[in-house]
Amino acid sequence: MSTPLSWSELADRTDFHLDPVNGPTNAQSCLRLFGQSEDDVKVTLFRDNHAWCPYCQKIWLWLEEKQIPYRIEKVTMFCYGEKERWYKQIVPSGMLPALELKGQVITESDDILIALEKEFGPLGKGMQDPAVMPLRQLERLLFRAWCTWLCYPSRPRQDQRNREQFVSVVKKVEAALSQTPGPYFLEEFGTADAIFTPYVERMNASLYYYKGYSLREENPRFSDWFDAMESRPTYRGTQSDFHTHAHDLPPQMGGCYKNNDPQTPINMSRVDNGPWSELPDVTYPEPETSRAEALHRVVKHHENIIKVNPTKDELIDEALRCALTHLITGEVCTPPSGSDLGLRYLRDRISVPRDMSIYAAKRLKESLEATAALVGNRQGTPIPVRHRRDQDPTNFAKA
Ligand SMILES: N[C@@H](CCC(=O)N[C@@H](CS)C(=O)NCC(=O)O)C(=O)O
Repeated sequence: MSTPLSWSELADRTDFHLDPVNGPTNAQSCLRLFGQSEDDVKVTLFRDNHAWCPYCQKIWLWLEEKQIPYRIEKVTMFCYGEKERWYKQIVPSGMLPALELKGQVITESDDILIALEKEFGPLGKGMQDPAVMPLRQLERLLFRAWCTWLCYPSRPRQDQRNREQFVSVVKKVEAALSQTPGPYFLEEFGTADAIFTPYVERMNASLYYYKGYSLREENPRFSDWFDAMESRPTYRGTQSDFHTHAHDLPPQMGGCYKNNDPQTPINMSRVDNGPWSELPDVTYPEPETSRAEALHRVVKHHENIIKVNPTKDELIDEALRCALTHLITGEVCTPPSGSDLGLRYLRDRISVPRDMSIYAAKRLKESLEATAALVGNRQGTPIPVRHRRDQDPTNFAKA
């Protein structure tokens, strides 16, 4: 096929719909009711626009698991753009997350969980339970070993020592996971799992990309734990992908440093250039709706997506419609020459789960890349490593 579908034809090809208020967990919602009434809302969660902040993910998961009705106020993180003034009036440091519970503002994610437990009861075993306390400490130990390995430049011998140190803590976590017959940290899913989730997800992605180490594949208990987490719709809604983490972590962590393991460049290329379907970032079966979801999300925001793209508007408009035509019909649609750069610019800026779910993003990347490859092999503008102002949410706010 040589002619791409028009925007209205593309819109007609997707009936993807998600109920943000009572449907499954997703990053777009601003109100969650779980079938209850708006009068039942006692909680507001202030979290980042990008659905990326790990401490926010912990609270988000907890609220979704407990099905507590809540409102969501989205705030910009420093590395993406300007912090909203109204938020600094509530939390002067600008730090996230924060929670308003019955008129009181609470910061620090652990304090937030403790306050939520007091009000609504614990999620499985609670924060101060004697079974959970040592697991919380273990999570911090793992976090520190990860930072030491990932966030400092090091020569090969030091890198090897840092890897051994990290792996030795992973073994402790594997031992903790094998204490119970099921896949979770304790007999039942609970607080301990929610606490490990954000950083273990980021470790899996970043070590794969920067260190050639696959946490999920090399450790059987972790592998079972990830699979069990992915069986939960709550986790699926908060789950990110390797590409988002690999490129959102550097400005947050003050740098991520690759090693010279022969596997590292192979993994980096897989994450950046595909094929994305083979990455160990997700194992649950792909939903039938992933293409329709990707199409729906791009059609909805296409004007802003085109506006921020460095390629001329008419050119990227047509090229993007070619990629979406490929996505939804499977037919090859050649884009205008010179559009490879713009298509790859977008390919590199799909943020999961902010923009769409993990499988929808894989499908979209696949079509953007296949379409770009028809006209050239130029890569898009490099992704900045000290900030992510290229993702400034004000550029995407609906007019
Ligand atoms: N100890 C805090 C840490 C929270 C934290 O570090 N938040 C980061 C985001 S992950 C933040 O808000 N940074 C300011 C910003 O990026 O705007 C907690 O557990 O809540």
